[in-house]
Amino acid sequence: QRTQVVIVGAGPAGLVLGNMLRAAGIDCVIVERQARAYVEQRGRAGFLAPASVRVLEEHGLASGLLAKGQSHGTCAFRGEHGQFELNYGELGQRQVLTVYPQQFLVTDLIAEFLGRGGDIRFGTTVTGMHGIDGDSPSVDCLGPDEDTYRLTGEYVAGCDGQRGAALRALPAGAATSFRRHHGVTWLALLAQAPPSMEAVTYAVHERGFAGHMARTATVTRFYLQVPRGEDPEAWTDARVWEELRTRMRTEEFGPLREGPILERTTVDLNSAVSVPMRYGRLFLAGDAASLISPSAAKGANLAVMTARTLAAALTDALVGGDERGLAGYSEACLPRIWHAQEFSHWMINLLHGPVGDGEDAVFLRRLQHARLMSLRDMRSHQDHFAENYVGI
Ligand code: FAS
Repeated sequence: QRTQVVIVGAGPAGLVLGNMLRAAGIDCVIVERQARAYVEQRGRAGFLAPASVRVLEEHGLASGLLAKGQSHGTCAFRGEHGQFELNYGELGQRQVLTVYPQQFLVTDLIAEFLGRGGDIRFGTTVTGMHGIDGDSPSVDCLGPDEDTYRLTGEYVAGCDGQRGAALRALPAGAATSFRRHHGVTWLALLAQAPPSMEAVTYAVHERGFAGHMARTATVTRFYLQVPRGEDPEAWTDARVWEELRTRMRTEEFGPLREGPILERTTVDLNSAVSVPMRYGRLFLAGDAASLISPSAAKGANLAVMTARTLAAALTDALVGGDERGLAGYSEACLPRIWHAQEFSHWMINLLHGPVGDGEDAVFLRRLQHARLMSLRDMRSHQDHFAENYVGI
């Protein structure tokens, strides 16, 4: 079977790319190993940067988020210092984030892609790639009925994350993978409970970090820093709420709105950047190109940014015969990826002091406290924070 572009993965990166290629009249097939129902309910990211909203709006992909997305402009930092809030919509470039759960965006993008005559093969796993350094790359597909077939294109876009087929298809030495384990693990929770605060609230505590982020009017995302390798199932609802009350200092700042925990999963805060983001006619976008920790709400936004850049480059090549965009794809994306990685790393160090009372840990927690006080007291630091927090 032939198409012009084979896209592996129906997450934000693959779906934004597919929609933009369809709008340019380019034939493409998205291959997604999960069922449609699964990807449309998978709760992950929740915040879209202004640049992402603008890109989606420019390409007719923002009707859902413009109708249901909520502007968000305040974050709060709790700790032994008490609490301070930053109204980041009044700082830096005076921009705000849009709260729009990723599964809503994915649902919108799938409907739009199919509406544009797109072809998505759900329940189909790409098991291998061939000829990616030639001019007719192909992927092996294993369909939902165990049917196998090969899909050939002029280009392949690997939008299948860090554990997908694209990264596995890269020959040894084809790309350098810059990686970092930040030494922090989060228990990522979705609670059937309305948000307890307007603000995204980051709680710094000697027992570890806790975070509160609205997702919808009835579901809230919480994070708890836990030891690496922790079993999420060991965290009963009762234990989760007791720990959140402690770290969120509810005796001092008021109760949390509690409810059943709908989802509990652990996320090791890791980063990875593939340089270059291509090999031959295989191009990487989204998490496949750059994994970033959720600490600064950048992953889904980088997925939109890289997908948009790749869509423009592929359109220039396939419609205009101009391959300069493809040749410069990595260079166009990497500076913004590294900038986001640096801010995410800074946020990790702001929010997580080492646990324990060794000399080194105590000293580093004092540095962390000084960072927080600098953010509380210095307007220039607040402006810098706001620009990075909403920027891509
Ligand atoms: P995705 O992982 O979304 O999509 C890749 C797709 O490829 C998947 O659907 C997968 O099934 C498919 N696939 C993989 N291998 C395949 C194969 N061999 N064949 C066919 N299909 C294959 N980011 C934020 O910005 N803010 C947040 O608050 C945030 N919170 C997060 C919380 C959690 C628990 C997790 C896990 C992630 C979070 N992220 C957050 C990051 C996340 O949103 C990613 O950055 C985003 O999904 C990246 O989009 P894609 O690159 O499209 O990859």
